[in-house]
Amino acid sequence: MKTSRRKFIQSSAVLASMAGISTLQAQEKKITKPIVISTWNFGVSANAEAWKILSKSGRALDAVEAGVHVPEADPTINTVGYGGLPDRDGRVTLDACIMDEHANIGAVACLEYIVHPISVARKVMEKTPHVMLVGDGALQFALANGFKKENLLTKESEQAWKEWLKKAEYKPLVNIENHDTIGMIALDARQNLSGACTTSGMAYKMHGRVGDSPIIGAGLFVDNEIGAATSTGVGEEVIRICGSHLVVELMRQGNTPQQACELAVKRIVNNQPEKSKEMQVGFLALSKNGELGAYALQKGFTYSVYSNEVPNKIFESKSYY
Ligand code: SD4
Repeated sequence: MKTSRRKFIQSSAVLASMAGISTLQAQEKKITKPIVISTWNFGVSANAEAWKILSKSGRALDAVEAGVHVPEADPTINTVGYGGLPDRDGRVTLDACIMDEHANIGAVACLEYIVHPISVARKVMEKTPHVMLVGDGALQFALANGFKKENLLTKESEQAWKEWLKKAEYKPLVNIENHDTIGMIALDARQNLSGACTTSGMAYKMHGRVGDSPIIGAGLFVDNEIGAATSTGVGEEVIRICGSHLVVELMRQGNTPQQACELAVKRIVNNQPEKSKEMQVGFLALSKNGELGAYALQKGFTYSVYSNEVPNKIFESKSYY
């Protein structure tokens, strides 16, 4: 297990250099609005979609929703939306949440059969007195609001699940093929922040398991006075520290986004020193002034940035280990 993980990390480092992944330079850390940032390499195509809205002075909320639609609909991405790896019973269950500049929030968890859970989350936010719908209730709500019921389990994901069933061991991998949950944060031309987070969750989880991604304060948090944060990795550990809310509150106390992400990761290490060596958690943060931060437990966490100064580039975050 250790050797294959090391090999994987080495090969992803090679791939990263081939893809032109760099470390954020000082001059790139302070970026003018609008800006969109998102987790992992697949953030590049998602950011490009969000940028179409941001560059025309559109609203950050619309940008993040449109942006994360890209990986949600992509069957080759097996960690988000259509094509996501199923739970241990072979069911693809999706988690998503969205938050705008007015602290409006919406979320769905354990939602099946709908390609764009982020848009269902937005409908929960805009059309109901609630902030989160789960399971069958979320599906019924989606269908009643015009979403189509579709099979989300691709042949490839079904094959991978059948392979997994042979041993049926639940062991989350670090940095699944360099894409995982997509968390996206945008700061628009009016200097308003919004965020979206969407995932198929940990592959082969127990049916009904919900991670950090749809939990406001864990997988995503936006405070339009201060900044916003999002997370990826083992959701249980992010929930344990109310991760994204913690990052934003640390920024409120005067820490830079980078310092805030580092402090949050260190809190996970302090909670679980041994466990933290074997798993991945990454945080990505953006301040109201366009300052960025990113930090992860393990090497290999990448994120994508699109602004006027940084036309859609991938960066590798620093890590604790
Ligand atoms: C979860 N945080 O469900 C998500 C999935 C993820 O690396 O990002 N996995 O826990």
